[in-house]
Amino acid sequence: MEAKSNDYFIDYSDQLPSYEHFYENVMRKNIACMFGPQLTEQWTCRKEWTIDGQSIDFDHLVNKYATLPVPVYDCSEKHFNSNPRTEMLFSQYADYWQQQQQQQVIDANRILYLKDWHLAQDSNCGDFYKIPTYFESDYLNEYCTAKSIADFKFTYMGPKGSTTPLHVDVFGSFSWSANVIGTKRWLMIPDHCVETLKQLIGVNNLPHDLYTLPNYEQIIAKVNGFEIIQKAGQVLFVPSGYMHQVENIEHTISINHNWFNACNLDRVYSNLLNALKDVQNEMSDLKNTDEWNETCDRILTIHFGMNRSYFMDQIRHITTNRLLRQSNHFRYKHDIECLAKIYTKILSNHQFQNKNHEDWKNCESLKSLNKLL
Ligand SMILES: O=C(O)CCC(=O)C(=O)O
Ligand SMILES: [Fe+2]
Repeated sequence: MEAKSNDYFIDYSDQLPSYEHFYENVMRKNIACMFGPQLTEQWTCRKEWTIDGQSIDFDHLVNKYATLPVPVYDCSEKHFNSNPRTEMLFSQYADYWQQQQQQQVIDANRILYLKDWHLAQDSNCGDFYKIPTYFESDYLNEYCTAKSIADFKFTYMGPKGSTTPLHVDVFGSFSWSANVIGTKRWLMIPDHCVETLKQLIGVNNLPHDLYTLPNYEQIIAKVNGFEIIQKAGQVLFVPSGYMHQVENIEHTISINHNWFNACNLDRVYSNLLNALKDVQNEMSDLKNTDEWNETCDRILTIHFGMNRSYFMDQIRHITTNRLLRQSNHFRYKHDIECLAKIYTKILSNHQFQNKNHEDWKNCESLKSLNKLL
């Protein structure tokens, strides 16, 4: 079932596309694509974290990162739609992993996966890789970095057999994933087929692993599911709203970012509004209280990961950046139009009519967007 190019996936392993081609034919169309290892060839982590690209250089990694605390998930146990999470020192995780490697057979009752590690941020040093130009227009991480809040730039390390359960990425963001070493098997369900999948198996019955369903072949075919094998050095672009599950079929280290830009900002905006409606329905008892808006935004942050103020502040930040400094760069050429459209939508949406938002509306950069439309 492994995909070569299909309606939802383009394989650029042999030849890199131009930025414009990627923008128009992949990001705007919201389909997946794979880039070849030439994109990561110069990354220092591909050299320094491995021994000739063949095995993981644990000595080097432990030397550098031993005392950093890392988030670790036990893939052999379920915790709602994820796995239980603990924290340990990187040196402890490296010990576990090396032991597993020496045994040759991985203990299936305890498969530990180091995930969502903000390594660049935690170590104050992100020079072990370079973000490919294709992914440089990134409102989310540009904002997080400027505000010194947790970013969405992660390092993943997992033994053969470690898995990420079926999910859709946070906010409806894009993600990209680059293998430093090892191989991943992805199963992807296109965004517009996710509703059908939920109807077929029941919204509350989505398994961690679609392959555990007795009739998985028919189901996957019905929802246009496809597999992608991602090898060392390759970089996968994951579109907005696609459901996916991932298995490391070898010992694997990867760099993964979540982000959004002019192509999917609208999606993030409507996901925010849908999540807000859910919260408002849940909290309807408090509707006539003074704290209504603040309470809903607080709960929205817990459920969705951001709220109205956070979103509006991001729009203000990116708009100011683009207008003051960067609007001429080719990567940003679609941004002003996109930001202007979102600004107009927010202004006319009653969900954003809050007196706390007056200063936002009066921000000079945002107001000048109107003139550019
Ligand atoms: O590599 C993994 O285990 C999961 C990655 C993922 O879900 C993503 O990059 O969106
Ligand atoms: Fe994901």
